Amino acid sequence: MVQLDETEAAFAITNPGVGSFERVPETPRREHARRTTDALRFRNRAVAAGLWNGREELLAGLGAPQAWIPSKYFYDSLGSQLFNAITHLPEYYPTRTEAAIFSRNIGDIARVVGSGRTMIDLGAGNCEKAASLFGALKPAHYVAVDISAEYLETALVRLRRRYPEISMTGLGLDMAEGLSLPDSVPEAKRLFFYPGSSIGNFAPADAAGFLSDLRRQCQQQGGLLIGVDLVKEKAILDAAYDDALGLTAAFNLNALNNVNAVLGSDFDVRDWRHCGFFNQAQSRAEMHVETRMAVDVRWPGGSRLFEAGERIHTENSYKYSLEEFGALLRRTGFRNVTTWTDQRNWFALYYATA
Ligand code: AVI
Repeated sequence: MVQLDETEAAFAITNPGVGSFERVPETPRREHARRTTDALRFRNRAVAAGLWNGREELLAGLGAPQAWIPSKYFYDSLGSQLFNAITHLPEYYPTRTEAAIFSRNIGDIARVVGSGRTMIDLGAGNCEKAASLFGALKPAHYVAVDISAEYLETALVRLRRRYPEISMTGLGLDMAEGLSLPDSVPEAKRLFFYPGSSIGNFAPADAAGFLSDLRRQCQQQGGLLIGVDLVKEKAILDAAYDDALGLTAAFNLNALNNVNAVLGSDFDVRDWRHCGFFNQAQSRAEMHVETRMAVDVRWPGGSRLFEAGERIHTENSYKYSLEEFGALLRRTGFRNVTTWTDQRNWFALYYATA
């Protein structure tokens, strides 16, 4: 994790209602801010800095024979809003299917999971999924983690007004670099909440590594509530990743703008088109951007000529069978796996204890 620096400290004190972070040296003004905003602590770890640290990775990806861009580049503030819009599309079934599983089974889920926990929301986005469970799960603490710190901050400021009784922490970090939680997050009764099948964006071996890491961070009475998209008919998955309105295309192409901002490159989104489809052999939806013509892309210190029709791979979204994912949870040290699904078996929700 990037250490808190003075810029971030300044963020904390110039945003009353947002709060400060323990390691920031106290000043009278800051101390006042901390005391009056205990309900919400927001650590604005500059994610831009995290992306900057990932510059080497980006250059390696752009220079590879089969070029790729890490999918975290989707999630600048606009990208997060586009993703939120995607979740409302008729073709993008995962979000509403998962929501339906929650609402049909909420009593059972609350009984199995219990209340008074520290709910750690991984990839919180606008925090609405977690917030919709606050009434049933009654968490004592809420820790929202997302790579898009700006977007998260706006969401948390709103949420804090609605739930003043829940202490809240915001962490802007890239979970692909590993999840290291600050000391202020209680160790007991952690409930890791990882909805939306974001686990599918890890390659299976990395997913296993990430789950093992979560398992290690669960102390007494820890557990994981996770949503997973299941394998289904190709046509349904093709449409989910290439919608008629073109929102997924905008989401995908926006990564090029974000790369320009980080790298100083000159990608022009008009030179590229979106490709999204289900690769059955690999059991994953894939997204790529493909050139409409030969394109020479430049950045400080380098360039690459892309041939007409050449692609940059931007995302994989793995789909599991019900049994496969249950087995993965057990293999990574989780126990007592409970599963809820929808009637079509399109999506599954798992709760497992550490
Ligand atoms: C965030 N993640 C689970 C989404 C997915 O389905 O893999 C991202 C996404 N990509 C295209 N549409 C949505």
